[in-house]
Amino acid sequence: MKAVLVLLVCVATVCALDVWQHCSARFPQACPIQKYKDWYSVGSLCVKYYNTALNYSDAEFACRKEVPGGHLVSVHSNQSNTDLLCVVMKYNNTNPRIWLGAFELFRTGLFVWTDGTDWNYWNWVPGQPDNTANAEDCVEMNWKNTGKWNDDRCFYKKNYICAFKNRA
Ligand SMILES: [Ca+2]
Ligand SMILES: [Ca+2]
Repeated sequence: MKAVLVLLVCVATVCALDVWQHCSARFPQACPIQKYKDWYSVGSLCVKYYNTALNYSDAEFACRKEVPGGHLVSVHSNQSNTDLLCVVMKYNNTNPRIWLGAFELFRTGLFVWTDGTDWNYWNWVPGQPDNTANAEDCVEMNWKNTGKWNDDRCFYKKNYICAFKNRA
C-alpha cells in the first residue's frame, strides 16, 4: 500500500514524499452538504475532480452548470493547494495536469479567479508565469513540479476541479 501511494505522487517531475505523507495522514474530508457527499471539503470550498479534458472556458462553464455557485477551483492557502493535489493524485495520478480557476486579466499581468475571490495566494513553478509566445493566460497545476502552477494556452484541454462555497 505504501509503495503504491509513493508511486502515485512520483509521477510528476518531482517526487514529493512530503505530499504523500500529507495525503495519507490528512486526506480532505467529504463535503458536509448531504447532496454533495462525493465532493471534498477544501478550505471554505467543496471540490470535485473531473476526469474530462476540456479547454479552459468550457471547463469553467461546465462547473457553472454542475452546481449552483460552481466555478473552477480557486486556491488561497498552501493547505488548500496540497489538499487539491491529494484529490488529483487520488483520481488521476498518471495525468495530473488540471485547470485551476485563475486567468490573466486582459494582458495586464494581473491574475484573477473566476469565482471572484481575492488573488491572495499563488504557487508558481519557478520562472512562471512566462506567457510563452504571448499566448498563455490560463493557469494549470502539475505541469512540471508537483502542486506548482504554470500559465498555459487556454484552448488546451485539461482535466479540472470544480468548486462551490461551502455554506454548511
Ligand atoms: Ca498571459
Ligand atoms: Ca507558462
